[in-house]
Amino acid sequence: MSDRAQPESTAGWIYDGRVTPPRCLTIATSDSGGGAGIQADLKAFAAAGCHGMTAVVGVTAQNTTAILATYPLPISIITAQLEAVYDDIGVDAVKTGALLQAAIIEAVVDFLRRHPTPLVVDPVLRASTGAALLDPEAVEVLIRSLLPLATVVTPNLAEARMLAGLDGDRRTLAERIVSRGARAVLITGGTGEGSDLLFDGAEYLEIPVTWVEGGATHGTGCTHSATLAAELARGASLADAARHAADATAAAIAQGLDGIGAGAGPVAVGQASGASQRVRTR
Ligand code: PXL
Repeated sequence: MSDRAQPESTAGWIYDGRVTPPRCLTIATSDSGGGAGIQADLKAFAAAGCHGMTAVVGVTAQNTTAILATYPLPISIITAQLEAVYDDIGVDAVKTGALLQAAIIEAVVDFLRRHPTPLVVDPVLRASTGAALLDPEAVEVLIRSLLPLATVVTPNLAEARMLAGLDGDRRTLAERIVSRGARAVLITGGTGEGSDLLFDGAEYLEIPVTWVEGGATHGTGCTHSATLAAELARGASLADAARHAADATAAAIAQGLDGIGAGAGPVAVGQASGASQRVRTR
């Protein structure tokens, strides 16, 4: 970062005399329905004022009701995307989403060990419609190899139990996850608890969450973790990034696109006065 300076009054950086936005990379899977995965991450990056980039690890044929097919990409193509982005553009923060397979996790870990970057790990196990987005035998690989690289890991309660390998209250789960190598953990609401719990190995912080009853929740977790990564890329503290991610996600559910598809519609991030007002009859 020595060759760049962050200006006081803009969202970007000055590089070679030009203002450029912070650069965020998602390493995740495509959702053809546009609600979750890579597509949600790019929208969240843009809403947070960042330049979004992608290393697509796989593709789903998906809509609001189901995942109909999942296809992991070859490791060589995944690594080529990472090299292309890092070699030319650079990355201020990275997030991982659905990684599908142990071999993909190993390739991503191998690359990130050689390219240390602030890292948000969203430990996606399955879609809300039920389909698996990580092989069961890959869970151990994620815990053993990816967690120790994480600046912060963002499980919901069910995922936190899985990462901890035990049950207990949120503090017990958070302590166990940090002891397994993550620098910090942010356990998201899930059950309507009223707050997310951030633990950095030393202090607990309750992050207030506005609980929104809404039908359009597809992409909630992706939007949350991508916004968190974007805020870290902008230089925010973990606590401020967590607050902003909670607020942006609640707003995205409140503005969610109920009318898209027959299932849970996609969240709409960063569209405070737009999408829900433009009604089209069909
Ligand atoms: O929200 C988790 C998630 C991540 N990635 C993909 C998904 C989903 C949920 O459906 O489809 C591709």
